[in-house]
Amino acid sequence: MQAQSKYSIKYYPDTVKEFKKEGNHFYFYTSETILEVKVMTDTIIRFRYAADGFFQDDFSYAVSKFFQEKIISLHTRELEDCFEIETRFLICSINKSNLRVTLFDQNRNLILEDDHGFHWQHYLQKGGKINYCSKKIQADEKFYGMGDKPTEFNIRGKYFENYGQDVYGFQKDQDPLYKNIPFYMGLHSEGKHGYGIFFDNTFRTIFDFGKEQHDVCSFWARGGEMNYYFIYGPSLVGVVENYAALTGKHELPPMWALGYHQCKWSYYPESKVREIADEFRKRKIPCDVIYLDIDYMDGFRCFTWNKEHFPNPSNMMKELSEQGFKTVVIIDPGIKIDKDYWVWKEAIQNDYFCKRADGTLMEGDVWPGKCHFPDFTNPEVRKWWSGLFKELIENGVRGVWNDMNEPAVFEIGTFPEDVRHDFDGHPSSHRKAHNVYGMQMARATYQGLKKFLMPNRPFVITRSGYSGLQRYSSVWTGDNTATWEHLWIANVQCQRLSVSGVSFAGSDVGGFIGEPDGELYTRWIQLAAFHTFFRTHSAGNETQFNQEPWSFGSKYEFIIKKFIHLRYQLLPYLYTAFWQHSTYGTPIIKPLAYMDQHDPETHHRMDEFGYGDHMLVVPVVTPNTNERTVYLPKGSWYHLWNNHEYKGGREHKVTCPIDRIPIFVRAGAVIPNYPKMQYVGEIEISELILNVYYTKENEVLSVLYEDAGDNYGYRAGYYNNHRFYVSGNGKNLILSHILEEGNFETTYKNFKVIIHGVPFDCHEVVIDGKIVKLSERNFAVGTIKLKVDKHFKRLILR
Ligand code: MIG
Repeated sequence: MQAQSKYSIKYYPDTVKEFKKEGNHFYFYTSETILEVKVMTDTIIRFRYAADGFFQDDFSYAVSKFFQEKIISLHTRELEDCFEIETRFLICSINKSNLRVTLFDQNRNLILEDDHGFHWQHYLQKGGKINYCSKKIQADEKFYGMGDKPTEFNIRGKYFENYGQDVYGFQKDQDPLYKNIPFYMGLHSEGKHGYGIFFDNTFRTIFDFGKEQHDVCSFWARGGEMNYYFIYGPSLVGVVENYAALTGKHELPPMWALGYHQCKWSYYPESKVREIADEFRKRKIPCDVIYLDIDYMDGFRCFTWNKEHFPNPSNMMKELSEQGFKTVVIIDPGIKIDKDYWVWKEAIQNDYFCKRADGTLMEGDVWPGKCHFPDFTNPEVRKWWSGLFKELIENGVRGVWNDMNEPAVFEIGTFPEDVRHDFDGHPSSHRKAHNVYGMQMARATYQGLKKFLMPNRPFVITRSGYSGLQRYSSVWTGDNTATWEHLWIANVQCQRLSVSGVSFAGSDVGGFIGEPDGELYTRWIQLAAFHTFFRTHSAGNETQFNQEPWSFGSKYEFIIKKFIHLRYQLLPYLYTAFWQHSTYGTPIIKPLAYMDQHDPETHHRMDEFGYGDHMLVVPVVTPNTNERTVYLPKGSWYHLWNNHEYKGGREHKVTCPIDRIPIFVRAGAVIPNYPKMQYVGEIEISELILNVYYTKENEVLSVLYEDAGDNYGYRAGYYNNHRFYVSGNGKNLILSHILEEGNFETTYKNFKVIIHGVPFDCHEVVIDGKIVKLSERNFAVGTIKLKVDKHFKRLILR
């Protein structure tokens, strides 16, 4: 059967007939296939293939409009068997006889080599092509990244697909989940070479990290083009930062969004919401945000209020805000089909809903019953959607939570593939738009919030998304379960999301489905206190079950409160890490391999993770655990709870009774702390605490960023950027302070410097040349406390 064989054949490019260079674009023509190589920066190269000679429109939802091409040097040469393109850091060779690509560093060390490289196949069932790319795997290579995959951190040997779905009660290793992030990293040669591949294709994408053939990694898509970016590091953090340069970063959130959030499906009526708020304040458990899930709406109609349960929302939100609470509400994409409902009417009149291939409206059941769904890939629809938030925000809403945007439809799962989308002027089927639908909803929400909340900063959460979603939103990991295994999953998912460009991420603390016991809930709080998005959420509506910090008895409440306090005390440190992310794209939490990739011991670890520049967190994800092993990266570390010093580069046994998880601070670090507070902005900071950890090394650098914590004053220069350097020689300690830029007027006048781990007997400090004798009151359990003017430049302890 001739036809059938044609469809099962894989086609490979043949010899290069012609080569053309246009600026930083290079074209390689074979008899049918064209390869376009575009050098974007000295470390990012884009590869794009037209299987039969025709490129599609070049359009991407992922690539940030702020991305800047920047090439320092670029050379090409033609050799006997290949072409070579050379940038400042890379040599890219294209084989003349088969179009295969090989990448080397400047010293001709191999980084990445095509196996078959690009090839393609007819897509028998649906038409079009399946475009493949296959690469060789190096002997010791590990793979990381890929968004929210709930599996071991190193994904070598595994296989994944991206086609997000609503996965209520998902399981370990289930795939796909909600998010679609076709970006992975490889690390090989004992950690010398870290690189990334971002496959910018929104169709269902598939990745095989050596499952089918142990030494071949391949990725393909059921439609669209082979269009990928090779992103060099060689450091893994550098790869993430370069990926963030390409696809964008989270904007600095309002600081309150880094506080603790309390959520449930659902807190209603109003009296219940107030009761929860009062309870937090009465028990003095810090909390900044309270959530309204779908029951605040009138019959689940988006942008309406159930007036029976919430007779006066603006008054309620005003009074909550007087107590220091921000209100965040949920929103769904499904718009109830209802002739008397203004949102539906507007959308119908303007033709904003998605249609099937035959021109009828896409109809599906979700919470409100029969619904139509806005086409968020249409810029006009996004603009309209943005505008719908005006009233919610005028009433006092401060953040919006985007749910069900995979999109989820009851019974059928998601939209049928024939549904049509505008795709920003490149009309497409749902096969192409599915993976970006949620991200475009989050984008429209973000743009509305940005506009109406001005001068305040927007806060958006989304369940689904595609690469680049971080420009608009934070994420949560969806409908998890109250089990120990899910606590393990939350740990690995947040690390994976962080290195996949999504630093602002968290899980439903305690588990969404089911009921945690006090121990599990407490361990979850202890982990999530170090996740950027820190929210308890549960599906308590079906039971009378409560999941608040006080729901498990006073013994647990006490510990939970301690960890929420710790979260708030560390806010200036977390906020600084966030600023580093939004400026450089640096991941806020870092898997161990991203802390020291040259130490092979870190390559497969996921139990511990780095938090900001100088802390290491070791969650406890098993029951009845009083002791566990941790691996500390090289260097010297202090145990946060007792200041014991530990040597890194090896494992240690540490205790972890229920009231603590092991947390370590790097020797030489300066960790800023706030005093205790109930919510962001509750108190005027009269003194900033600087925890300084002794080091025998030279000049350990710590950064502190501060601004108003909301609004955009920082863009007009109202921020401070401090650098601290700590060094010691065994007999003294030197702390230098440089205020690099500083137009922000802080409320505090001085630092409270607390020096930990001083190994020598000291008698005096010299602050900017002035000698101060130490008195008894400076000494407290092995630490030294000093009040120091905030403008100090140099402090010597001896
Ligand atoms: O079909 O709005 O993941 O966080 O509480 C369930 C109700 C719909 C799913 C979300 C969950 C939310 C719930 N939603």
